[in-house]
Amino acid sequence: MNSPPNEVQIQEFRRIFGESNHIIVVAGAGLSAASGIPTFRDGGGMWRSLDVTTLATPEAFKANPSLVWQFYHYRRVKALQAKPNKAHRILARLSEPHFLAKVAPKAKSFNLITQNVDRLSVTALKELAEELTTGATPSGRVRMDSVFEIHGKISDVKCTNPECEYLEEDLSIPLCSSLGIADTQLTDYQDAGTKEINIPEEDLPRCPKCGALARPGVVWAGERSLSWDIINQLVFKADMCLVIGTSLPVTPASTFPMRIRGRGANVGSGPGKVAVFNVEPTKADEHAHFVFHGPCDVELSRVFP
Ligand code: BV8
Ligand code: ZN
Repeated sequence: MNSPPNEVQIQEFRRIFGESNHIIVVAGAGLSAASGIPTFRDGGGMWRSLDVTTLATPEAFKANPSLVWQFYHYRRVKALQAKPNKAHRILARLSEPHFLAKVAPKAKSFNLITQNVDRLSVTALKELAEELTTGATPSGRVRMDSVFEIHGKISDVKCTNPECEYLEEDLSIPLCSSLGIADTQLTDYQDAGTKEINIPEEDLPRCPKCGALARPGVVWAGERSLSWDIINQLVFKADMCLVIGTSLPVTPASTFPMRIRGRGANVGSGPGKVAVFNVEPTKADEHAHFVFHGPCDVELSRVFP
């Protein structure tokens, strides 16, 4: 078990964070682990004894839409039943001007860039906004535009027909009866890899607009991350980067910490600062000024009590 960070490291982090002007967070599956959502790579990143990273691709969907839809049905159920955890709530607080001004008096912006598709960071913001409108604490408006879900949302359904623009949120569980039936035929997801259930394409989710095969509204490898141009500007400006619960396996997210670390060279001020909050070492650790190894809900509560 990692030794808890010493008080000196925590005080130094708070001092540096307090000096920051433009703060971004790069978050991954570890941020939602405490909400009961499996990460990609813990436990070997397996689902039905299949490597999940081979399922989140356009090629996998083309080759076997039945299997990929069953994978996303499993994750949709998990995500739509999950609640934000303490780490989501701490990050949501940082998007509220009064709280941000307390911990970072010079901060001009705070933005959360998440690779997660579970919507929990947005849900935490909405719950905070609700609490602040009804609560007595003085507050500024929660910045609902401060979260960027760069890999899309698992609750979205998208049409595969390039002529059709259908992309809508659909919270139904299951999305169609065939996915519900497949669920019941599998006793346990982990060992169900041996029991391939093939759902005919016509029984998979269809686009309500044009009838073509629908797909999960997420961004797969080889597809363009969302809000790419805005994200680029945020990363260019940032002088503080919190890396939370991610093994940084894919670009462009994996480049953000090193770009911010190196920013001093191109904007004439000191290099940006990087702080990692992760249960195990990551490739950002070597570029980080602060590394807090432990569950992010615990570590974030230590630095932002
Ligand atoms: C892009 C879909 C540019 C959503 C995912 C060759 C061909 C094609 C493309 C490429 C190529 N080579 C490189 C690329 C680029 C590609 C890429 O990087 N590929 C990789 C695989 C090599 N990237 C892209 O294609 C991206 N787009 O570059 O666009 C472009 C421009 C113009 C035109 C076209 C393109 C898009 C990438 C999207 C990938 N989509 N999934 C979904 O189903 O979720 S990837 C998927 O894996 C997730 O989205 C997520 O990003 C990633 C998982 O990573 P993590 O979140 O970090 O999860 P992981 O389990 O790995 O780690 C969790 C960590 O948390 C661990 O370290 C663990 O220790 C820690 N942890 C656990 N519990 C806790 C904890 N920490 C703290 N507290 C805890 N409690
Ligand atoms: Zn359509």
